[in-house]
Amino acid sequence: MSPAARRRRTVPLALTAIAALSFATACSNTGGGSKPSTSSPAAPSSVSITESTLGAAQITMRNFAFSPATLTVKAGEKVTVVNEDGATHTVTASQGGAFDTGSIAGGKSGTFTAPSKAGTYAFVCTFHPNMKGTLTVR
Ligand SMILES: [Cu+2]
Repeated sequence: MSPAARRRRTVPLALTAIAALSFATACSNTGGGSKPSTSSPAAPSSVSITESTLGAAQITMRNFAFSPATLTVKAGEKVTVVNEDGATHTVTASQGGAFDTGSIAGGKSGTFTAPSKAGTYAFVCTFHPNMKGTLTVR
């Protein structure tokens, strides 16, 4: 009986503490505009840059085709390749070995790094040369 009563009393106390903390934060944000340590304008922008750099570029293999067949990425960007087919596929630059995922088994995924040099790079699946795509590096 008494532990339950204690627990019941603890919850409102914690909530009150949280409410007091958030109230204090709101107060300092609203009132204390002269705080030099406030770096909130810089923080969100650096976060969004990180997010757009990570994992934005993706190629899906489905029904023996690349989707999208034409993809534009940044130089040196990491591209994720997802194989939704049962067959093994690759993403392999048609010329110069600019990039190559190697074999990606059905249901698996892989990655490759886009070339550091801007340009247009055709790619194929080495097992199914009729699977064609184009990677544009800008
Ligand atoms: Cu293939």
